[in-house]
Amino acid sequence: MKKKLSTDEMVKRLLASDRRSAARLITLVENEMDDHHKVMSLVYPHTGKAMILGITGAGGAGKSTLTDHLIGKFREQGNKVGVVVVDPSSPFSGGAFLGDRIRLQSHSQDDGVYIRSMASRGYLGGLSRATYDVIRIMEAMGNEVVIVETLGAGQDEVDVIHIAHTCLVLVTPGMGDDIQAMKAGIMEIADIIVLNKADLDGADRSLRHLQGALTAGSFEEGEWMPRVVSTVSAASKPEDLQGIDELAATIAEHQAYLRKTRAIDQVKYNRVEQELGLIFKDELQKIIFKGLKGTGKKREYIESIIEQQDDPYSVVKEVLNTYLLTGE
Ligand SMILES: Nc1nc2c(ncn2[C@@H]2O[C@H](COP(=O)(O)OP(=O)(O)OP(=O)(O)O)[C@@H](O)[C@H]2O)c(=O)[nH]1
Ligand SMILES: [Mg+2]
Repeated sequence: MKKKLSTDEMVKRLLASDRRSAARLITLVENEMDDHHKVMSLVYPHTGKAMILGITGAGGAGKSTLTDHLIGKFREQGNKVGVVVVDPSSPFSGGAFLGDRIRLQSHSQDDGVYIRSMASRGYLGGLSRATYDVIRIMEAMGNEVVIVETLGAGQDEVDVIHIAHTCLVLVTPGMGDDIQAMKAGIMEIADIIVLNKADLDGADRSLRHLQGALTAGSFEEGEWMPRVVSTVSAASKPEDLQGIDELAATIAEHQAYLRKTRAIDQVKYNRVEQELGLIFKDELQKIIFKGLKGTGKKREYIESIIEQQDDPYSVVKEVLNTYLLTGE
């Protein structure tokens, strides 16, 4: 039987870009196995240099198709690329949509590309803290670019700005997308708005709409004003593809802006703040449930809520006061 590798050994191999160790470590942190915190402490010093690119948008907008092209661009620039596809509907950790496997397969033979799907476990499908961990593992693996694809179905769309340095929001022409886009407040979260499927009817109108909305928005002097880039990322003939080079150039421009103005510092600050919040939530819950364990109190509280003698907020307040503040 093969000897089980120690956590330290797996991290050592990860730092040497070993794919199998990366896969095992990701599973370990996703499932919050025993060594989870230790792994992240070992990995942490080897992170912080990668560019993290978020891609969000409605189902079927073309996120994976476009990601596939962007991977190609980053590879041409000599960067290794990690991709995290956050799949909110999959109940299986590490389970991938067949579609993503198919659409991202053009780089499957490339050692410089590492793709992993993960189930989002967060509340209401929001990005879970494991997403931050998986990104770090990919950074430590030596990927200079990490792309995070998330379905923009509400909360995820907003969460992705906290996790990414540069955030792309994909919209498609027609079906009132332009209006939906305004509703979802994408102007606030997008660094770059990508009007994908620009080959479809109504693309010109959508483009005008988006540009109009941007000009109407107020931006401070020197602040990044979101760009709109039209793309065709799937076509029967390669020469019919459009806008991919322009998109890659616009991403590079945003990166340059972040570095030049030091706006990157604020992005990093917000990112860690968000992550800490998620960890506190999880860890506090664990501490409290652990503290209640064996006391019979948890059952008492739950029953008092069911019987409407108490409400959940009052119970939480009482528990926090008793167990956390006084430590009793
Ligand atoms: N006409 C047209 N079709 C496109 C374009 N880009 C992508 N598609 C098609 O749109 C479909 C969905 O593409 P995906 O890349 O899987 O979209 P997605 O946003 O990743 O979808 P989910 O991951 O399921 O949310 C595929 O059939 C693509 O071939 C485009 O520019 N024009
Ligand atoms: Mg996809």
